[in-house]
Amino acid sequence: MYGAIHKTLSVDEEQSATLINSVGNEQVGGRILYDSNAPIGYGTRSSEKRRMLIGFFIFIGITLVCIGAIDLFGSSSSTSSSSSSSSSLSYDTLVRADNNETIYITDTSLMYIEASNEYGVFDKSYYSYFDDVQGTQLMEPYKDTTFTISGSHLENDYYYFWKLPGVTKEEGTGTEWVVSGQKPGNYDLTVKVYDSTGAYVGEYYTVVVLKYVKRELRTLTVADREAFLDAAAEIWNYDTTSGREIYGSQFTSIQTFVAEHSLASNDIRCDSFHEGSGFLTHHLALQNSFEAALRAVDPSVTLPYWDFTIEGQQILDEGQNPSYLLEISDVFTDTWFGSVDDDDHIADSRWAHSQMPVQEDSSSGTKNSYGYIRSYWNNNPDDEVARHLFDACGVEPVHKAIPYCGLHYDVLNVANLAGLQLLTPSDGHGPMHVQIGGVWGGCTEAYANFTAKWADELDASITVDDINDYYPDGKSWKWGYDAPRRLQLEKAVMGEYFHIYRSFWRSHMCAIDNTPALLVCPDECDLDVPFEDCSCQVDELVEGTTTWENLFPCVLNSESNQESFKAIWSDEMLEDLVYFLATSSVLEGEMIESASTADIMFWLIHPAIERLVFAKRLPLVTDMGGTEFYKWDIVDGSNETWLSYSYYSLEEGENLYYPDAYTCEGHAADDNVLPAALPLVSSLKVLADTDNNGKVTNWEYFVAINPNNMDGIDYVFDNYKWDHCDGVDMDRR
Ligand SMILES: [Cu+2]
Repeated sequence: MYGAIHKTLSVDEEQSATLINSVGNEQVGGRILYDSNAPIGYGTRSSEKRRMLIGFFIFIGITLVCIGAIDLFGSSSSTSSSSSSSSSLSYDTLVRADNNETIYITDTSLMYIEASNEYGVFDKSYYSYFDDVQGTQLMEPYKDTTFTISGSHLENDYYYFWKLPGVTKEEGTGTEWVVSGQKPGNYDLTVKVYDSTGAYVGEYYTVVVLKYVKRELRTLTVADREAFLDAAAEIWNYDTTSGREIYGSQFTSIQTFVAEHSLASNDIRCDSFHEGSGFLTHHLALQNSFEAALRAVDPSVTLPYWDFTIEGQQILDEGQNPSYLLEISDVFTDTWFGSVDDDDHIADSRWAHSQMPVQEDSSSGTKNSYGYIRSYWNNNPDDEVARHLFDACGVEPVHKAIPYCGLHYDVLNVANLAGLQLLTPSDGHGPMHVQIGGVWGGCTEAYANFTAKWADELDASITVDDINDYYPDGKSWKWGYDAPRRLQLEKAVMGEYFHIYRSFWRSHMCAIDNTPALLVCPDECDLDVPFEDCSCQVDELVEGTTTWENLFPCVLNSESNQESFKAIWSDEMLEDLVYFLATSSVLEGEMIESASTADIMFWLIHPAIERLVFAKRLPLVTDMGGTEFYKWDIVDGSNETWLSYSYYSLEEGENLYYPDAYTCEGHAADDNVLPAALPLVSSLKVLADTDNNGKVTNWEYFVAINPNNMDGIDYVFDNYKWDHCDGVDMDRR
């Protein structure tokens, strides 16, 4: 009895124009849009919008049914609530009471639909694709979404029948409909409207985009925060094999992340993930692999971001040091990622006393002398993840400011992709690694001894005349006149100690004679050997087979710094400096070295970078807290050109010790974005692997995460607002 005849009308544009002209109706892709004679709102769309609609609308046959509508409505014609429908009723069996044509309701002053959830209505204003089809809505996976019909028609006693195929088989009635979906994608939402007599009025149509929303972690509901923390903790609770048995192949354990990040970073000749063009894409892809693991555990979860510039700007405004972060942020508390005890261990939270993985074989990461997967140069015997907050051998690295508005503005204001590639590791977030990781060990005492011995010189002021004497050619002087040597020491040396120590190991890149591996660590140390007796040092300096001058460029890699130090430091001071740096034992917190992924904080600081990259690529995002930044035209990709840069690659003859040309894998556009052991979210893998060769390159990854594509990545950021940057002078440092 409900048998229906489906018929699809299709006309070309010319016919369509004829139709419009002759009868005042528009026909789009087999669907007729009434210009007049419709009881409410009608299909007046601009021709531009219509073209988009033609491309988008799926054809739905015009249903002809042979029964009247009135009987079907029964008592469920209430328009004021989401009352349930009669069991015999379904969207497809409802009929139009007119002459078998679909009437589209497009006048939004009369009727519009809005989606909201516990976070309110999503701010679609940053993403232009929401305008492709009028009224397009966002829905989040696994969250109850309330669709609401509003508009002036509400005074009519209409009846609404909702349908969202692919998301739910359930159909709804009323002015409000609560529904929940799971699989990211684009879906067609239709609402058929009938009047109180059961006569067909028309049909509202729009698109629902189902994507995850990444939120600033402090804005999460308690339930979402707990769900995220619970899912993330599982990554620390299982190894990859047992985790995959429970959660499937998209799960990866933290041991594997640590091992793979370590393998990619710790070759003496090449750091594939850092200090080259691949940093940005490698780290965004790592984060996506972490997201894959999160979703394997709990598909409702997405990785949030920590906008640390909220704290960074407050610290700048109040004239405080980076360690003030602890006083103003909840991040290092039991609620989130754990406070830190006097042993530099995580004291509470789900990450309390996180363990460091041990190297099992050469494929499971690179080890230090104690066998832990840490950097070669970091001889920390601790079996726990270490956070040595805000300290480098007794000096707070005050010049490594927690990034504030001006620094992230600089990232947003770059002229091209090369600028993003270069600034995101440093101004974007670098200080977070330094401040959370920290440096200590024997260097703390060595530094104290050095500064005590040379206190008079370090605290001595110098005059403008002195500088002119030292710099007869009038080079710019940035160290001031009040104790400039101490400033140089604290800023250029201690603030970069982690970097310097690593450079002593990769000494072929900095030593004047290109000798490699000058920093030497014991092959193995038993766990009961204290770190002081198992330390790395530059043996050749102790033995007198190399000189402080040979190592000096490893301490200060910029020539201008080398010159300014040499100008006002005596040779005796410089020799003493290089000696203490190269011979005192050094321990590093995880965040500052190649096992950084072991600390949950690693995973919270990179999403803020991705948000900046997206802000840069979205044409509708044009300012940071009211200050406009430079936009590039991404439409033709002309300003998105891969900067091919690697600190480690060598030209033929450039290096005395390694005279052959050498390329550091990982920094080129066509190099793999991740090692094979780390899966991307599977839909992103499909999206990115455009040549279908099973691998995703740096460039393919960057192209795939273009946030302008509705059919692209399955997540958005909640907003691109920086309220804490309103009215901030972006040049202030
Ligand atoms: Cu990082």
